[in-house]
Amino acid sequence: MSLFPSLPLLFLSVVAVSYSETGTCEDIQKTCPVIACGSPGINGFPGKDGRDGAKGEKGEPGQGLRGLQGPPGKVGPPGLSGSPGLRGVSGPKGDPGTCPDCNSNLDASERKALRSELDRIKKWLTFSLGRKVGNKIFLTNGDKLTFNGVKALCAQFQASVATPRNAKENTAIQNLAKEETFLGITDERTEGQFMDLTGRTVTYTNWNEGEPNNVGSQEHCTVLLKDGRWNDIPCINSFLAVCEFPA
Ligand SMILES: [Ca+2]
Ligand SMILES: [Ca+2]
Repeated sequence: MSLFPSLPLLFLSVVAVSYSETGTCEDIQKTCPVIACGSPGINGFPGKDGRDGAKGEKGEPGQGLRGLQGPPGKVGPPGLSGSPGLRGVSGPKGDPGTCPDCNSNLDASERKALRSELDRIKKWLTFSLGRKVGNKIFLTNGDKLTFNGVKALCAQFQASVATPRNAKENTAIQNLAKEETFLGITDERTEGQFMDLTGRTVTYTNWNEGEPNNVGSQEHCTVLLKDGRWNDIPCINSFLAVCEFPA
């Protein structure tokens, strides 16, 4: 048996054993199939830093120590008022009050004497100062005032401005005043519709001829003339104040 046919096989076996350890010799064998691969070289220097990667997701909260609590903040503005509460339960009925000025303690004879004295004073006032007609007494203090002034004056005495409801009352005011005097009759609310101070349209009138004529569209009050007839005049004029009281 000859040794020469076995040499190439031996040579290839050596080459196969050498490159089976590296696994990278195949590329070299393609360019130089007869050169055996050597031992691996020394590692090269590190390459340059690569580019920054994409931003990662937000991490979990840290586990560090919690800081100290700060001082209290400023007091805020007051809030809106709340709605009213429910009405409380009514309390017990109180004791009867006392009234030193009341005459409830007067007996029948004393009340009769008081009434008599009051009637006497009314008669004295009527005789000396005023005129009584039916259940009315007309009085004047001699002041000359605007219509609003007359209304205020009479109201001070729980009276109203003289308002004749018939010819008798009209004459009584005329005889008392003896000059032009305001009556409690106006058309301030509705032009041409004369009413008393309670808002009722008057049924008795005694207008002078050609009156009421609302001169200058400013005549909304009524004055009693010396002859007893009526004229509409401006309310801002001043005339005698006559009030009427219940008799
Ligand atoms: Ca008028
Ligand atoms: Ca007039």
